[in-house]
Amino acid sequence: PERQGFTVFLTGLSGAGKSTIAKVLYSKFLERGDRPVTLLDGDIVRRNLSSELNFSKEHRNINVLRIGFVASEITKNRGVAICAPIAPYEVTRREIRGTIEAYGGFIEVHVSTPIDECEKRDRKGMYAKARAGLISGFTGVDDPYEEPSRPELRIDTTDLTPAEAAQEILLFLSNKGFI
Ligand code: GGZ
Repeated sequence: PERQGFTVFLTGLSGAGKSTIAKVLYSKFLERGDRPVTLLDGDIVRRNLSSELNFSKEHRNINVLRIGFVASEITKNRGVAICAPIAPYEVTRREIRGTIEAYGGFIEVHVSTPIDECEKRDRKGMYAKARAGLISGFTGVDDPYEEPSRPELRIDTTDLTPAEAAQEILLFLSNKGFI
């Protein structure tokens, strides 16, 4: 019987390492070459699928539900979807889980790197801008991030390379028979 599809859903703060881990995972799946894989990274989706949306609670939820819908279609067709939005709201993540689990696997990975570390990295200078009041409603600064209560995995990248983090996810997928 053909293997079921699944979605790896990385959630966490800006700068936690979601995109980098997602890209490593994506290239690992491409290397294997045994099934179609789609990367739905936060900024790619924002540019191509959600360009009219802002960062209000309502628009974040619309954005995340769109990602979830695309991932559910991919999962239904026995593909692999890798998603990496902040996805700050628990109810929204739970809704997506319900949709996707009807078709295949849903692996929620909380990239739990603490805000101090994310802010120390500040690759895009966004935290500095948020602290200076140049951006308002920035997740973790003056906008909420609800921590996942029961993610399949929690990965703090403070002392891990992206490759090591991706390896933890691959090990989980292998142990559960997804790959
Ligand atoms: C959080 C923001 C904001 C605000 C712009 N809050 O480090 P980045 O730049 O590349 O990742 C962040 C990205 C988050 O978009 P998502 O689509 O993943 O968010 S959500 O799931 O909540 O819809 C950041 C940038 O967009 N960004 N303004 N106010 N991140």
